[in-house]
Amino acid sequence: MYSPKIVVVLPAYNAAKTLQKTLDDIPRDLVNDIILVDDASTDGTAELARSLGLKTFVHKKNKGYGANQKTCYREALAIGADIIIMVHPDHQYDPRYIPQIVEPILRGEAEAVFGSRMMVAGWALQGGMPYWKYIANKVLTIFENMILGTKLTEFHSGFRAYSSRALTAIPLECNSDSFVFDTEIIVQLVLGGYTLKEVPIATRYFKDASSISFLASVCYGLDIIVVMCRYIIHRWGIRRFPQFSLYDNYKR
Ligand SMILES: Nc1nc2c(ncn2[C@@H]2O[C@H](COP(=O)(O)OP(=O)(O)O)[C@@H](O)[C@H]2O)c(=O)[nH]1
Ligand SMILES: [Mg+2]
Repeated sequence: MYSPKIVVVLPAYNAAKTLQKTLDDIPRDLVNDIILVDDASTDGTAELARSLGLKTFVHKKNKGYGANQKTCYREALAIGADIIIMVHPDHQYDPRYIPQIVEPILRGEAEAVFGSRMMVAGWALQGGMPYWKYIANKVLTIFENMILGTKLTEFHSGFRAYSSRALTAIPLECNSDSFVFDTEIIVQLVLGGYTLKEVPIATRYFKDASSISFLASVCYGLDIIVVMCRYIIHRWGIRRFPQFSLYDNYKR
C-alpha cells in the first residue's frame, strides 16, 4: 500500500524553551521526519535541535518568518515529502492534532488544511488569545474572505498542512520574507484552484508562545491589505505579479 511521506517543519526563532514540549506532542508513528529551520536564534535553538536528532538548518542572519518557511519547504521537498506540516515550535499550537490535520489530504479531499483557532466559538479566547488579536483576526478574516471569495474562519494560523503537489506548483520563492507569507500562500492556493479545508484546534497563549510586538502586528495587518490589493490588480489584469502568475492552470 502507498504510504505518503509526512514531514513536519518547524520554523524556529528563539524556541529553545518550548521545543522539547512541542516535539513530545508530535505523533511519531505518523510522522516520517522533522525539520527545524533556525532563523539565527540567540538562545541555542539550533544546538538543541541537533542534539534532539532533528534535521536542522540554520540561517546565518535573521531573515524573517517567511524566509524561514521558504527554507522549511525547500528542505522538506528535497527529502521527498508528500505532505508537509508546518507548526510553530513555540508550543502555542498542539501537534497532537496532526492526525486530524493530515486526514483530508490523505483522503484526497484537500491540498491544504489549516488548523483554525476560530472555528469553534470561544476556543481562541479560552486559550488566552488577547482580545485585540481576536478582533483583528476576525476583521482581517472577513476582509480576506470578501476579496478572495473564500469562507475560511481564519487566515493566520501557525499550524497547517500542505500537499507537495500544491507546494511545488506555487512560486513560494516570490513571496515575502515576513509574516505576510502565511497570507500570500493562501492567495496562491486560491488562484491555483486548490481545495482548502479547516479543522478546529485549541490554542494557548503564554509568554514564550507570543513575542510578536504590537507594532509588528500592525505592520502585518497593513501587509495583508497590500497583498489583497495586489490580488485584485492581478485578477483584473491591470498588472500581473510573478508570485501570482507563474502558472496558468487557474481553474477560476
Ligand atoms: N523566522 C523567524 N520567525 C519568527 C521571528 N519572529 C517570530 N517568529 C516566529 O513566528 C511565530 C509567530 O510569532 P509569535 O510571537 O509566536 O506570534 P503570535 O503567536 O501570533 O502571537 C513564532 O513561532 C516564531 O517562531 C523572526 O524574526 N524570524
Ligand atoms: Mg506564537
